[in-house]
Amino acid sequence: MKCGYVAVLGLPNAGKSSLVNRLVGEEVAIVSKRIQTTRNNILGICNGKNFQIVFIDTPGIHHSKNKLDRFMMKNVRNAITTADVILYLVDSGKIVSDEEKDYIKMLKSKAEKVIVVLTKSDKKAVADVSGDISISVKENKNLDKLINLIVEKLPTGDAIFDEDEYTDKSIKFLVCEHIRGRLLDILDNEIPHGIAVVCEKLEEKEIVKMDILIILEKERHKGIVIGKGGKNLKEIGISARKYAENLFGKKVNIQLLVKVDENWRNNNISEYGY
Ligand SMILES: Nc1nc2c(ncn2[C@@H]2O[C@H](COP(=O)(O)OP(=O)(O)OP(=O)(O)O)[C@@H](O)[C@H]2O)c(=O)[nH]1
Ligand SMILES: [Mg+2]
Repeated sequence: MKCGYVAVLGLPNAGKSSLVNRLVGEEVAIVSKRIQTTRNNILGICNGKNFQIVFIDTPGIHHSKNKLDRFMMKNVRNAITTADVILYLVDSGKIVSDEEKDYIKMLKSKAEKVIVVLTKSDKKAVADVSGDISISVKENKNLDKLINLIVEKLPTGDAIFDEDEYTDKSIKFLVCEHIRGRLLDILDNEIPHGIAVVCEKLEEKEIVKMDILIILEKERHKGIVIGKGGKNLKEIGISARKYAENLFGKKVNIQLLVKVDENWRNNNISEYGY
């Protein structure tokens, strides 16, 4: 059997998480139109007849401005070290900078294990780099071909994970990420990257009880997040409960709390799970 780790790298917004979710067939990572959505490496497992691909979805590569950024880039370096195969994703609808071209060259010169993937082929092509394959998650284009390219490069060995596993992340993590994803959706440009979501208490009996904390950087963000008459928080709570009930397979009660912690991205990242 062909098995191994496949790191999925690229700039923020290149389409990494969308691809991993599609090939895994589950939502293991949140997706948004914003940059720097993914913050941790997330494993997504794709089982086939004669293969097991363990994708490592990574944060988008960017210049670090704070501790959280540095944590994210450390995740990327770890993924590169672990990987048997590296997918480097380039958004075909975007102009490629010289810096990115140099990075791709450097990756390619290092190993045979790199596959350059042009993503979003449904968009007008602008990127002037040659890829090994061009795909569209939106239109389901060339995804089988990509799997074949990956499997060719994987080592032979035993499966790494049980067939019924599809991620390394806990339900707790997935629920918090779901909430962060919903916040990214509804908050638009008002509060970009300053949000963290952590589960402070999880009690699993006949009913699951979760106390979940939403951390913001500014006092004035509180009202925006909570919404008029608590509208946003209520909506997010309902969405999170449904999502969690599906994963736990039982009734879930979620208590959402909002807290301000200025500059947490430089001080307290470990408190919030980073
Ligand atoms: N048109 C088009 N849009 C896509 C496609 N794949 C992903 N997108 C969109 O691209 C945006 C970014 O997708 P993500 O999967 O979150 O990108 P990412 O590389 O994981 O981003 P970060 O986590 O921020 O690094 C989202 O709005 C997706 O819906 C595609 O095949 N076609
Ligand atoms: Mg992502």
